[in-house]
Amino acid sequence: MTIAVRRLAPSFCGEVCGVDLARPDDETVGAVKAAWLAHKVLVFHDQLLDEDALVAFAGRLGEVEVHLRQTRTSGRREVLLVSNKKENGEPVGRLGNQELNWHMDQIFMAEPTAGTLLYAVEVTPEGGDTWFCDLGAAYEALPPGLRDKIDGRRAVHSAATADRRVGIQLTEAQRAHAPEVVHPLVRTHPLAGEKALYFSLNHTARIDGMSEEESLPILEELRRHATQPQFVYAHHWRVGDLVLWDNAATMHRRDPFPDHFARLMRRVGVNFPHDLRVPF
Ligand SMILES: O=C(O)CCC(=O)C(=O)O
Ligand SMILES: [Fe+2]
Repeated sequence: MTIAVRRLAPSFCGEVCGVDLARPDDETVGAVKAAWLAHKVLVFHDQLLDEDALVAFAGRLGEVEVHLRQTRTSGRREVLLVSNKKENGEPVGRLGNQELNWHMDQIFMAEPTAGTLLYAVEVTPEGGDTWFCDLGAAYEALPPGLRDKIDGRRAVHSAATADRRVGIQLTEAQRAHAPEVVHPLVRTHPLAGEKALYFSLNHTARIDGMSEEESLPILEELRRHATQPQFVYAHHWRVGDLVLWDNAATMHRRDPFPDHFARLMRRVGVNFPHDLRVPF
């Protein structure tokens, strides 16, 4: 089976039409997986996915994870709510309405999440767009001087670094599960074989063997290079959109939005089979 995919950005991102993710047969799942690998980010519209259906679909793509920051006491534990909504004065989800800087999900784990699914339940008329950049195309187009600075290097990441940089608090127990980890700064994709930059502005503490002061200008130079318009797609959400992205080959960020609009997304993370998890 093939599925129709329309390219949304020069090097990556595909919009898929005519697929019902609540009831996909094996052939459709196979075609979606192949398209995901080829396009790195897939956008589906008009999906009707309750939490069970979202987790069930995610489970067809990989091993479903429970997020380190999960705080829910009801609903599916695999589903992280990303929202600015409050109930009885308490946030129903995470990440509020603020801008989120360019980052990669879970890079601070020893075995980082391979893919993220984000499903739009309530969206805002203004702001809240989610931007993606293609770190494979960006690596390919690196100016030689910058490539020389990073080839063969590794980088150190931690959740505590993100806390410090963006003011998100982890509990001590969560922190204990996420110590500093070291991954290659250029990652070879475990399935596609393509090399890509592998860092996250929020979580990358430093380049291994350098101080934070020496590292940050290089990371910022990489970020500036990788987020040039030719490597970027910005998604403006509609209710029922599901976006699926590859954390081994892309970074993302989010625009802020006015807090008087309610935004609610359901997020699920999936991982590769065990032998393909560790970045190399
Ligand atoms: O709210 C968004 O659009 C993106 C959220 C995000 O980056 C995340 O959940 O990892
Ligand atoms: Fe994210």
